[in-house]
Amino acid sequence: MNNPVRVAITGAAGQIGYQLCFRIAAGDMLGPNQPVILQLIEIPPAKDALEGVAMELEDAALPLLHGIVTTTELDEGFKDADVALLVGAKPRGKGMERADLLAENGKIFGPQGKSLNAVASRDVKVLVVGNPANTNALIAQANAPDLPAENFTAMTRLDHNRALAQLANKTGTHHTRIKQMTIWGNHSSTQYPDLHHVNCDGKTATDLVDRDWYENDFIPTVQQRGAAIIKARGASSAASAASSAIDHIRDWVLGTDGDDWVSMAVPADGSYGIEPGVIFSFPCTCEDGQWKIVQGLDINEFSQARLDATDKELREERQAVESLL
Ligand code: NAX
Repeated sequence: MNNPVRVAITGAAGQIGYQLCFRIAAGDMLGPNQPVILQLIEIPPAKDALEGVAMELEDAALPLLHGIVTTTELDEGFKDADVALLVGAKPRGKGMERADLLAENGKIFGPQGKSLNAVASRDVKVLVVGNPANTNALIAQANAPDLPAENFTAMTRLDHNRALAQLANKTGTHHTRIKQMTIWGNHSSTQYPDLHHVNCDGKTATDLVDRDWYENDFIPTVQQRGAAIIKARGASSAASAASSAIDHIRDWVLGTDGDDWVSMAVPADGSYGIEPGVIFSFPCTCEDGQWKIVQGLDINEFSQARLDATDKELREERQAVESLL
């Protein structure tokens, strides 16, 4: 058996955190031979709820679970963390402007970046789930100058998986037979789900669906799926969000499959004309614990306009939090 891996989760008593704890401790994220220690972080009002989660984890007697830390102190929670899932965030309150939301979350993700910088493993893999995820990841990364910038990512895997599901339903193909899906940009309604490079059971996806469905049904459905879930369920996506976070880290640590790629929001490096300074979702492959942006994909005029729009939104978000970077 390997040595236990330390997985820190903020917002661990919330809906996504509750799902994450059990799936990770069951081996779904790091494999059936990898013991884990869960380091669960909450804010003081949720401390009792967090103790309840820890009690349930104990009661499940999961073989891979080798320890549980519950805390409201960042340095205790992030100590030696190999993986950090930053899920807890401030929800948008009534009448709150986007800039206020960004600023409120900056107060959370700045200190979390500083704490990771001080006490986490130097190889810590950070995934920000809490919204606005891309810009929260940027704030955390900017506050952790001693950690490599590429350790900081944000989640667009749920959007990626939602896009697979929509195309699978439309074409009658099982989603495991669909490869090379891409979500570009921000985890927001400006994200761009791109079908141009998708291989659907050996065929080019854009040959299988008509343009009208792609532009006027597929793209808005994927962009607004989160709102549709809230309307139907009366609560935001939780199990699917946790599942996608697990997919993101599993592929980052264990590698992507063959010639397939995944969508990850990572620090922009100039690829596809996206200048450094934002955390942008790109098609990525992973090997030996490192992600790499897939290069050389053709971007047509239609795609370019959408990349520009989501990039513009991320630059505006960046401007709103400039003082926190
Ligand atoms: P919940 O409100 O159920 O849980 C959030 C938990 O975080 C609460 O227990 C709260 O006490 C805790 N928390 C708040 N501030 C904290 C802090 N500073 N430190 C530690 N813990 C803190 O929300 P949940 O449904 O679990 O969603 C969590 C976040 O994920 C939200 O920001 C949500 O918008 C975001 N999502 C992001 C998605 C993505 O694809 N990137 C999809 C799902 C989800 O909507």
